[in-house]
Amino acid sequence: MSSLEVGLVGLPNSGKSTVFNALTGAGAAVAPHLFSTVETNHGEADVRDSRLADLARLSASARIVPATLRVVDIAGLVRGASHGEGLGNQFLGQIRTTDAVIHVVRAFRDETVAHPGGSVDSVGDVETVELELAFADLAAIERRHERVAKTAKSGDRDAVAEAEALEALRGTLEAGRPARSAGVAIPATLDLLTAKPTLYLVNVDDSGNAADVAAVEAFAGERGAACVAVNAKIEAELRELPEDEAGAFLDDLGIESPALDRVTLAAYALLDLIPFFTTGPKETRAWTIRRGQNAQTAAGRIHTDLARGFIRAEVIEWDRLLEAGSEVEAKRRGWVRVEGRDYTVSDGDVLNVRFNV
Ligand SMILES: Nc1nc2c(ncn2[C@@H]2O[C@H](COP(=O)(O)OP(=O)(O)OP(=O)(O)O)[C@@H](O)[C@H]2O)c(=O)[nH]1
Ligand SMILES: [Mg+2]
Repeated sequence: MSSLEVGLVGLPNSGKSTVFNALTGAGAAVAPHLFSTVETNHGEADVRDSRLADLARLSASARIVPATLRVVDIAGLVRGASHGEGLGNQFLGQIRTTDAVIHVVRAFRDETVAHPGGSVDSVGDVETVELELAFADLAAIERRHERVAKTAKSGDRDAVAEAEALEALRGTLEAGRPARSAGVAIPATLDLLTAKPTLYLVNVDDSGNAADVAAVEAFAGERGAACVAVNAKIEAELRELPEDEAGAFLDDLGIESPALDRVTLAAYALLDLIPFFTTGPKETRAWTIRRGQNAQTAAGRIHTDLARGFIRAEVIEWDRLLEAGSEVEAKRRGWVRVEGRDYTVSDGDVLNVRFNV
């Protein structure tokens, strides 16, 4: 599994590129006029995890290697995008292959930043964008259906099943619900946008915009989706500061960690991903697996040789290791377990894989 990729969608001026910059530090153009993004931005975000620094201190590691998240920032979508309004629809192809979608919703009020609908209407704005995503999906389903229908007529069983699935998906989308709620297996080649796990990111100003946040939270809740509130502008500014100044800035604001940490963590939860760690003098590093995967699969994330020659894994929870103060002491206390290939790895496990070359 290569690093996870998320795509940003939302109205123009909702703050997608600001979120992109805050996540990646890539410095994409941000402007108060509609459609400032005309070329897709690609970047990489570190999945910040404070546990890494703790483990690195314990092991006196020379470096820390966090897990990463790839981020794709596209043009904004407006009402009618699917019929060629604005720019956004041409860009949707760029996020068809992403693992998840972050839907950026504007709550911040700022007279100097134009809103394509005239004024901020958080839930209405979400619905506008999702309608365009649904139209794009319907078009993809239509194209696929035309192809499959021919084969289905000849009685091919797989084609008949797929045609039925496509019809169910069409019905779901036409009823205004996302494809992920259709309850049918989605043909793998289809990459439907509304089938992707979605995180709603409400972009708030200093007031916190509590009413908008509550409304989008309720909307997301009905769809079994997650929602986080972030002041993207502050997060992007924070990203520009050297680390010591960033700390002071956070203290001033009375916040413990940047809100964007919650975005990457929420993306992990959305995709059922968990981190595990390795630590030593050379490096302390986070690796990513799907929840429920075993020690041998985890070993394979580090190196294929480790999965192939897997003998056993020595495992300890990160906080137990810190409590012991060293690996030697943890072993002396009997806190380091020896696990076989089928052991289900947990979030925060520190692994030491023993293997045959
Ligand atoms: N006041 C305020 N302004 C913000 C906030 N987030 C973004 N902006 C401003 O809103 C404008 C648009 O932000 P962008 O990040 O370029 O928006 P976008 O969604 O990428 O827009 P397009 O590329 O046109 O689709 C910029 O002037 C930002 O500085 C915020 O939280 N508060
Ligand atoms: Mg942009």
